Amino acid sequence: MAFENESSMLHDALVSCKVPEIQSAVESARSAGMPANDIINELGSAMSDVGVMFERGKLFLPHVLSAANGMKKAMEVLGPELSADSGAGAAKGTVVMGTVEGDVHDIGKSICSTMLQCAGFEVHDLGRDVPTPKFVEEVKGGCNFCGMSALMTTTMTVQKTVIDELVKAGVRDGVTVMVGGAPVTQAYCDKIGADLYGESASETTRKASDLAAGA
Ligand code: B12
Repeated sequence: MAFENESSMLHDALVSCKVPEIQSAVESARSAGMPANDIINELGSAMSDVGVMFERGKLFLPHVLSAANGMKKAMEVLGPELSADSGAGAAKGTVVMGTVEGDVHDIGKSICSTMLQCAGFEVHDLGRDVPTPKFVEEVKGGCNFCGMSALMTTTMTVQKTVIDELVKAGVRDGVTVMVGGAPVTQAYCDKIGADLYGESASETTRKASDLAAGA
């Protein structure tokens, strides 16, 4: 596998939860020529390992916050490098994106927003803990995709609530509803009547691009 050393260095730096180590691991991977997409995916999977260590009491909230901070700094550097020819042609479509009400996890959501933007979509990122009426209002204003992130079993139910509110507002049929986040699955997506499930940002971007191209 290419960039094996860089990948394990990135992983070790992220789970150390030390921002300077994460930044220097990202710098070395970049100067070794590792593509930005791969660096972000490596950090993303390491972040899930941080979650497991947090769950097992090996890491505590301040560690997780610091790792999250390191990840955000990496995204600031890598965001512009994400490989896509975003300049070419008209926008593929408009996307409203946000983390649902009651949930402050936004790293995964932000990676999706960045990758969709780089792939040529016009992305309106509403942030985290987005009130349900805000999603409805934005869809009423006109968009092709509505993406909702949820990272907790206690908040993933809000994705269904938003869909119900879109139906009540009579705007459900005009928009493609996308769902994702660590606890979300294809089966859950089908169960709540959403249109697209993305296990990762790259899968989300590929599926949305195919839909936008009418594939
Ligand atoms: C980082 C983190 C935090 C950080 C968040 C920082 C930030 N700005 O986001 C902080 C420290 C603030 C935090 C707080 C809390 N957390 Co937390 N957190 C995590 C952790 C470790 C990593 C999440 C992450 O960023 N993963 C990396 C990203 C890249 O992955 P991702 O989000 O899954 O995103 C990818 C895909 O899912 C997909 N995707 C994501 N969103 C979307 C959206 C769409 C539309 C699509 C198509 C695809 C898609 O693409 C992304 C990129 O590839 C997880 C552990 C885990 N395994 O998830 C726990 C975890 C989610 N947290 C948890 C908990 C309980 C909390 C707290 C309640 C703790 C507390 N007592 O205060 C609070 C929540 C408060 C609230 N109201 O939300 C639990 C949830 C348990 C449950 N019920 O399900 C977890 C699972 C940890 C654990 N195992 O206990 N947390």
